[in-house]
Amino acid sequence: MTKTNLPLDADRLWTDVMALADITDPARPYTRRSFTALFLEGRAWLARRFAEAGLVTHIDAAGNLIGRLEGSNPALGVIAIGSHSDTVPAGGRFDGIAGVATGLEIVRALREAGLRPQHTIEVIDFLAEEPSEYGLSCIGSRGISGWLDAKMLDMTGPGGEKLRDALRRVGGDPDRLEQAKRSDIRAYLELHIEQGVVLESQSLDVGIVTSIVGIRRFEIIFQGEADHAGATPMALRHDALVPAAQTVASVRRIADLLAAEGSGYFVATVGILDVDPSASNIVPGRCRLVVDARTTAPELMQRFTELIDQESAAYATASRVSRASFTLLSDGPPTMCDANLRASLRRGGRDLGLGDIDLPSGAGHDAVFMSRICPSAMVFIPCRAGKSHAPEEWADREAIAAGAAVIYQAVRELDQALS
Ligand code: HGY
Ligand code: MN
Ligand code: MN
Repeated sequence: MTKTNLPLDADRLWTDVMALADITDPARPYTRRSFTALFLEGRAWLARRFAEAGLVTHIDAAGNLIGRLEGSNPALGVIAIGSHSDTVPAGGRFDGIAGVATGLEIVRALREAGLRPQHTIEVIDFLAEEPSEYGLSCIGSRGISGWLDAKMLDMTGPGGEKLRDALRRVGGDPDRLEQAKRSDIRAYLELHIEQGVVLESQSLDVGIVTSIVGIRRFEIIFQGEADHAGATPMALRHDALVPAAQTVASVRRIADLLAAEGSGYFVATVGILDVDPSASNIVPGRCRLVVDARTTAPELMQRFTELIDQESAAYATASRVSRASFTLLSDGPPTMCDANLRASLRRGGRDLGLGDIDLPSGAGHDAVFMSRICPSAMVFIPCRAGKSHAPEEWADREAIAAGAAVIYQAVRELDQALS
């Protein structure tokens, strides 16, 4: 089968992706941050498209938008297809969106083919997959898998709003999270852009994801003293930015060393560095940074964390600054994707005449948490130059349709195989 006669409507799928992508902050494309008015506008659009496709739609207690097509034998449980509709700031049009639109198109294609699966099919837009302003990512998939706890709900965001209140604001119910936890989902499948260059560089159609890195995020706050930049002699300063900057350099140096060891994939990034009061003529009084570290080898993560803990404390002392806090924001182990689902996806791709390769994921995904309640697997599709989390992010219409068709084939096979 070539990419032109796939079992679904490539143009309709593409139109959905572009329409949702266009619901963005026009001043900073493409931005639709979780919990914002734009996010809710995107959600409302999705809910309408879900309903038009014949899906019974609701928001669960964890804030996930779920469209449900009842199966002919509902007792068999649910096959879920999903991803996320929120973006990073100034992100792309495909990260997450392509996966949610894929689930929607698969349901439409099944119905137009006159096929009524035995299993119930659910299309899920997970709440806040990207790290939110509350400091937590994968909020909806944590909730559906029972990993969203009271401490997380007390994390605060802009203006001091607690995550529990923000969850309520988008239709969730923090007091009934038990109702969000699912045990009836038999398989979870997700299409996602690769956010890397392997597929494009090898001219392959799909990647069958083998594993997803473990991600640890932690926050470090240095507390010094704001002072006059001109009248304060160097020896009397308590400049909070100096130990922070030295810590950023340590993150890079240690991550390079660990990655070069070859005992596992390792990357680390400081993507947030807040300086307070942040004026050219004030010695920084306070500095906050967030470290995002990822690996396939947990022992590397432990070594990295211990070294950054030691070095950041030493830098603070040397600058006569206190390291006010060293806080773990989130932590998750590496995740293996389900072998049976991977085999089904691979068969689907080959039946369609598509080229595939096994591929690990350096990005985090909702599939990490879904894998804690059901067999889960992912299909990657090529994206131009591997670029993602940037407005240049791009995936071709045919690539999205081909990836979606692989999941369509797997859903049909699993519907028969999972008794
Ligand atoms: O950060 C990630 O890996 C994903 O894009 N949330
Ligand atoms: Mn992302
Ligand atoms: Mn994503």
